[in-house]
Amino acid sequence: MPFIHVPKSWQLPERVVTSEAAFLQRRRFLKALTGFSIAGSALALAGCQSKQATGDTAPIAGTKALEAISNPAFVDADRPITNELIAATYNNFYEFGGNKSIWQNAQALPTDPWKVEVTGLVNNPRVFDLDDLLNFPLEERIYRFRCVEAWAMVVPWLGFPMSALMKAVEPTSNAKFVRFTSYFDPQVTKGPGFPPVQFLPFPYTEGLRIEEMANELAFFAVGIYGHTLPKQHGAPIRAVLPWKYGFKGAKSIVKIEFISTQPATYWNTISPGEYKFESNVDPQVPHPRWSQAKERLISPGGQFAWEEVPTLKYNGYGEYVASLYS
Ligand SMILES: Nc1nc2c(c(=O)[nH]1)N[C@H]1C(S)=C(S)[C@@H](COP(=O)(O)O)O[C@H]1N2
Ligand SMILES: [Mo]
Repeated sequence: MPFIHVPKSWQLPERVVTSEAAFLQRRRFLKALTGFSIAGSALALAGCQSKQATGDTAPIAGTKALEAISNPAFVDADRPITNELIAATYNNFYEFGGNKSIWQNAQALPTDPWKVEVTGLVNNPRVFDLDDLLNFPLEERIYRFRCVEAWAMVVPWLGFPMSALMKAVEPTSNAKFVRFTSYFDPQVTKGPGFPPVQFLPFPYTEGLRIEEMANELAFFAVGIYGHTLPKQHGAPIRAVLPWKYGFKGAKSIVKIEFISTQPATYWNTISPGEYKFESNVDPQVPHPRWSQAKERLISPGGQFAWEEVPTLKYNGYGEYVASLYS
């Protein structure tokens, strides 16, 4: 059997305070089991973890365990997985502030109930609620993640391919682009403070060509590290496009529209010379204010630290996506 089951025990509370090395060892072990039926053995493994002093898990409080199959194509990102609590406390979410420390502000986001309206050039327009989203067959994919600001992480997402949603709504042949719109309510998402929120092009929008959306890599995440998304990561659903810079992946999506022309997007509207619509990761194309040749891999050893590594074209995912750009 090609898939292994990620057991519920994967997110035992102590998992989040397990040292990264132990966590990775366990992942490798799970990986080594691919091809076997491991219904009981993975559960037993959880008991083998060394228990460590309790850490502060407040940044992921309120999340719920999710079950998913591990997609064998994405079990190894060639780099260590970023420590969960570091990923959960170093975020970009301009609706909640202009720096990386927005995780507490983001707790104001109301995520239940939630509706995602899928509309435009589709045969089956539909409004998905939270249960509908969680009812897609969920898989885990460990992806490299690269922000345009030249920092990088490695994150185990849970979710479903965008192609699964396309199948459900059936875009028509006139649909050439898709636009994602994030949640916005100026009473809640107060923006970075300066400039004042009313001067910024909120709601946050992003977009793709339809062929990019249909690519195997394009993913909707409803979870991370074995549980639902904490709000600061864009709960309850956000886009993940690992060959593009992180800003292409809109968080907390409320609307998905299939359209015939290229949509305006948040960062491209603010600074078109710096944030292109396509924005594939490319070491050869510098940002006007900095080089993209290298990136700072966050917390390779589990503590908050950097390691400089070379940037890879398409973030290393060329085998999947290069043909989209030839
Ligand atoms: N709605 C919305 N989506 C967003 C952003 C944002 O500010 N608002 N920031 C983007 C940027 S620049 C990055 S790098 C990633 C960060 O995702 P993370 O905080 O979950 O790591 O989210 C992207 N999606
Ligand atoms: Mo980013």
